[in-house]
Amino acid sequence: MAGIIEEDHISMKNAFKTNGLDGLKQMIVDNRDKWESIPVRIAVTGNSGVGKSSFINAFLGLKPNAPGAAAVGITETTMQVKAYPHPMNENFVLYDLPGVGTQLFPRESYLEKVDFQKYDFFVILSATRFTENDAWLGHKVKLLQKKFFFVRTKIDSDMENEKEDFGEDFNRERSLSKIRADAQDNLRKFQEQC
Ligand SMILES: Nc1nc2c(ncn2[C@@H]2O[C@H](COP(=O)(O)OP(=O)(O)OP(=O)(O)O)[C@@H](O)[C@H]2O)c(=O)[nH]1
Ligand SMILES: [Mg+2]
Repeated sequence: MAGIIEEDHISMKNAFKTNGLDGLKQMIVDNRDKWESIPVRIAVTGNSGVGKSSFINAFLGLKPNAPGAAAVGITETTMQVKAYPHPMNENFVLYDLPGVGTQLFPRESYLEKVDFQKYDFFVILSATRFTENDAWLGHKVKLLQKKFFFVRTKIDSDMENEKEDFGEDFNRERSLSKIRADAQDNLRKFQEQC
């Protein structure tokens, strides 16, 4: 059966043999929901100020000044790792990390300070420009043989800047495509270097 591992295939057969169609149905439902009971630790990382804490608040549906929201600010804000379990499933935990490459969190000690290897998955946030730190973080995730999503933030201010810079010639779709193409290009180069 395509998409079903041998082990599941055997369990499904056994469930059917023992409890008929109801048994099989129950097994499928249990399997469908089992991901919910597996803890997933997701690190939100990137340069300082790119919007990591804001991203977590947005993800959890919290306003920045709401109780329990991650602190956000216009200066270096997050100074220690903090866990944010999702209200609908406490096994799904987002970790707000300090920004990499500041005086307090230089690259040399970053991985150790944030316990980088303990996460299952990473979200690398980046604003305005693809930086050396973005590539460095991606590389470190790859070394752990884990995966990351790359998220470009502050698109709203980019669009405002473009409007101001180009006035009548401003074209939102064109500007967005440019940002997308730049991110893809940088990620491709990064893949080639790894
Ligand atoms: N315009 C705009 N501002 C944003 C966005 N995301 C975050 N900000 C602002 O950027 C500033 C920094 O946001 P934070 O969420 O504190 O950034 P951070 O990456 O957690 O920063 P550190 O904890 O210092 O590493 C705040 O003033 C936010 O309001 C965005 O998508 N658009
Ligand atoms: Mg922060």
